[in-house]
Amino acid sequence: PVVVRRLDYRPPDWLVDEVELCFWLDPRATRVQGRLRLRRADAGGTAPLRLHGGDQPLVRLCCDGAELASHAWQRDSDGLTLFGLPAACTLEIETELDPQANRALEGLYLSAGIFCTQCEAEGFRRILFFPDRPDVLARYTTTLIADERLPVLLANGNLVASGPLADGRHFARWHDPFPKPSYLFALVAGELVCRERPYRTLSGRSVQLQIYVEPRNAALCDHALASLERAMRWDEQRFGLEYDLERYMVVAVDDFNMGAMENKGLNVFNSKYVLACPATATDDDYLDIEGVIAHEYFHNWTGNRITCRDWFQLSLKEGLTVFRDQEFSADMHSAAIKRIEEVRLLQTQQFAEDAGPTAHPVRPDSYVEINNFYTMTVYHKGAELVRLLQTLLGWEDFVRGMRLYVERHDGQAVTTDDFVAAVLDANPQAGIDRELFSRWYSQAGTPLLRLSWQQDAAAGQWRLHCRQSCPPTPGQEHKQPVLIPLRLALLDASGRPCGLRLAGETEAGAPERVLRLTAAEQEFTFVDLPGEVTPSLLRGFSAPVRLEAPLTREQQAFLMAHDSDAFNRWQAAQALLLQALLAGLKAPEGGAGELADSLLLEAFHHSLTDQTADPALLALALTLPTEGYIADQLPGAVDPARVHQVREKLRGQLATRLNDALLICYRQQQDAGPYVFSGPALARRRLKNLCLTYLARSPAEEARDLLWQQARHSDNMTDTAAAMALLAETPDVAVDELLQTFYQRWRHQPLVIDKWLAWQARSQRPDCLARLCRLLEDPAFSLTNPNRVRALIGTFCQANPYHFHAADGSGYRFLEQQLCAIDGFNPQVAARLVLPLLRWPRFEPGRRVLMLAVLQRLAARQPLSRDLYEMVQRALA
Ligand code: B3K
Ligand code: ZN
Repeated sequence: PVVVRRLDYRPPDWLVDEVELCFWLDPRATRVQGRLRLRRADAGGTAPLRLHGGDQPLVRLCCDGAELASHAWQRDSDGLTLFGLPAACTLEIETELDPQANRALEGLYLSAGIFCTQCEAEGFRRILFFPDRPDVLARYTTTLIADERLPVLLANGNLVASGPLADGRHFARWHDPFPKPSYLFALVAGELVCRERPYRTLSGRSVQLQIYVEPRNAALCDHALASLERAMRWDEQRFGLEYDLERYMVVAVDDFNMGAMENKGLNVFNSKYVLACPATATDDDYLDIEGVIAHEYFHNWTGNRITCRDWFQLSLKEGLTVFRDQEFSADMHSAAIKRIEEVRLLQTQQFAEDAGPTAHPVRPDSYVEINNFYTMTVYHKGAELVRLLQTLLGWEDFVRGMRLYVERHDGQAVTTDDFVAAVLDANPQAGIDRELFSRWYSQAGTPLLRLSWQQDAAAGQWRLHCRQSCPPTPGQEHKQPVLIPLRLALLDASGRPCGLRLAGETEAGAPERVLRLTAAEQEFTFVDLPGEVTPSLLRGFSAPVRLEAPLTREQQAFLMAHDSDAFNRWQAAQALLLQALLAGLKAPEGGAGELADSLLLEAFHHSLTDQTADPALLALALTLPTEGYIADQLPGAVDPARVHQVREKLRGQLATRLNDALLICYRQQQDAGPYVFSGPALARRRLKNLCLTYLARSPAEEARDLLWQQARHSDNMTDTAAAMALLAETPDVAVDELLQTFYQRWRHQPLVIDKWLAWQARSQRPDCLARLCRLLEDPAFSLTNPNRVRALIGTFCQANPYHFHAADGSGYRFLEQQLCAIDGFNPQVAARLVLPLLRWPRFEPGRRVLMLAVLQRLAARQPLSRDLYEMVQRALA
């Protein structure tokens, strides 16, 4: 397989101005005709024309109306090369596709009878021979022809013509006036219903918002539609960005490799991120739908109007758009909660990626298969880097930077450097060193920030010592310092932030400051302090670093109770829990005695009985770190069974010792009325269901009753799912019956069945894997549907470390078998599923050997997709 390198980038030799496409849709034989108006980028150039292509047949190839002679072109495994073309010409290309056979879900395929496309990153070439690279921008006109079994025909842009044809078929023609890269092309055809509402933009243009779904799902679109409207309004208000076409269409399909796709004017969505009603979707589903709808909408500017020069720049659109959707969600709900959830995702998943064999910079330097680079690093660390700019500049100045970026680059394909340059050029006053900042994009790995301090309370002084470093990552031995904004406050004995004045400054200081760390070591001395202080560091997680600071357990408990920064209250609570767990893991017998000391119990008790705190925040604070995260914090080799045992032990101890407070808190948060999706109601459900995760381990009868009561009688999926997941953790015949009843009720609703599959995949019961193997044969399961695969196999391998890492290797072999089956038809899904195996170096020798053996067998397989090959090679390198 070929390695593509960032530094090999060359601008295109040929440009495409206009593309006319015509599709005669048929499940087994769809004819595609393309007419490309081409010209040389440099009129004097001589380079041949390179068109990428898949393995579809080439039916016809004409230049300016005449068939091309056989010596004028050459076909190879990745496409066509054409020689001796005039400097400007029209090329006609015809091909034929078999959408029904396409189970890779890339290019043109069928999902439950609906024709749809997925072209990012390199799927367009599977539809038509084309310069399939993001820096070739063209205007598209698309005609779809089909019979009456496909009444709805959609493509990008505005509808320009439609009607019946003489042969009984019908057609629709769409024109997209905005030049775009081929990865944003889309078409959809099928029997769909449309839920719509009009929208008026800030400047007064009217837009039709439309959601297309299968008729049986017609009643499940309200939340998605309302979310879309809110996202559009928000982008106008925050960034002055308006929508630009006559309509905005979203189509929901059941078979989709990822969450959704931002095709210009015609988003295609995984139905998971569109369909919702209280009986089938949880609060988290509702939030995810809102977030993904917003994300794809925001791409219209950050991604579509301004796109990527090449795929190494992926974070230009993804990091920025994730940042935008995060800010949107923060404004719609609680900013503190949103921030904590983002950071939790970053700390558990992106940090793990950065520490493993697939670590790569936000702007990677090379790839074999670009689809492998849609990663936590590119998306979520990328979003953190945009956030760093906002933190350094303040949000108004950051918005000014965004405006310059849009003004400067609208209609272009650019780089992450261009983005940083625009934001900084708009803010020369900020004095930010561009080179220094850009290292964040080019260096992989999570920086480690070690802070220490000396306090001279009598003199009112506090001296902070900062050291930053970054561990080596594959291909990058040595790292240089980066620009770290360190947001901090110093709290007095009552928890109030003191005025912060640095030695040498004359003005009275603000209660919170952002220090700029620019070198490997730095010191700051704060003066005029009223006495003893407790530092609140890296507030709001002001930079994506690992923080090491010598805070005592008493100080953590103080911060948990008093810090005015909600994020740091959460972080302190998590630190206390983690310390208890790590102490248990260090003790020879897994900590034979109590893991929860009085300090932890009191802090928990205080939180559970605190009537003034936000229940959602408490729920997050009191959630035990995941087994995966705990394992990542261990200095040596990991024994997943012990991690599981110690975590369960702490959970049980907290449940027993706090039983009464948990019960009271549970009852207080219980809703009297029916389900509503609102901030306060959601927060109450979260705390109530957090209490339930402990109560499920309580020996008290009453706790058990509550759990069953909720599983059987709740009126909404949030509460049902919370209780069912807990019941399914352990073996019990009554639970089996309940699961069976649930299945009978919901087996025709695939999104609900995914939850049912996931509970069983997460279970601790000894026969978990045997049951999963039987579920693979269940009619409700299908190996070709990515949602089902992720619910069953993905959940088992990622969220059930106890069984996945079974000491006999049965979990690994299970994954191996599924990978071998799936890689044959859907490499993208296979390359995602393999991730947990790639972390083999972290484990104790027994598991390590077993994991390695699986990887080696996979590496030797023939055929092996490029996607899976690259992942396995990186793990074995
Ligand atoms: N841009 C798409 C992801 C495409 C993934 C291709 N393997 C969705 C998104 O990030 O909005
Ligand atoms: Zn995106």
